[in-house]
Amino acid sequence: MSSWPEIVELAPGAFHLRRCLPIDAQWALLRRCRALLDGAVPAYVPVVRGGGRMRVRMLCLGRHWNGKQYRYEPTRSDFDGLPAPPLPEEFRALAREIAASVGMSLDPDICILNYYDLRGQMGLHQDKDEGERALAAGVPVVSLSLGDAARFLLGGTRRRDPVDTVRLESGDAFVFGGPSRLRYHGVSRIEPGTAPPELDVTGRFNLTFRQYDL
Ligand SMILES: O=C(O)CCC(=O)C(=O)O
Repeated sequence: MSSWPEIVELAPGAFHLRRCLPIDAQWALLRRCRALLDGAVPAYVPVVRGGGRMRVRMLCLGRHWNGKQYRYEPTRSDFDGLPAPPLPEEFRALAREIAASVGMSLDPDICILNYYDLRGQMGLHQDKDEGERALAAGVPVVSLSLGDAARFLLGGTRRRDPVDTVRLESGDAFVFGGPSRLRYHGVSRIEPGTAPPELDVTGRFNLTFRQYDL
């Protein structure tokens, strides 16, 4: 990661790290993400409980998030039965380092990799399917963004709480843990044509790193 990200604490435990990844690191990570999304266990568009299709292509590494049952499992029993690919060690190390840079501890065993095309979105939700102990301890989620910028929504811990909009650009990280671990969040839209030209990419890749248990 860059030695000089600009770190803004938006609320206790919620940090926006601007320019966290230099462009060469973004490029290398993007290549890995593309290969994974179109690899032997490819990304897919989840259909969630209630029948709605998500507006992203998703691939879970380490453990699979079952969108019909809202739980993690080793294989994609809600889709094709394939095993979740392993979480690469260098991904884990990067997420750990980002968490540590804001004074938090994370030893991730899950990464949810999402690709948003220009119409991609994600509704307001809480990340609360990880283990009870990790949630209670406020073990953070680390999010990394690549490609086009996104309007990221950050609410409170109740659905009706007011929501702020944060512009997440390529190379930015966002960390939410401690008292912010269960904040509602989502993505209202992708801003077309805003990715760094060096990346030669359309749309947005987002990686969220999570730790299931302590
Ligand atoms: O794409 C993002 O910035 C947020 C992703 C997200 O909320 C999630 O994967 O749970």
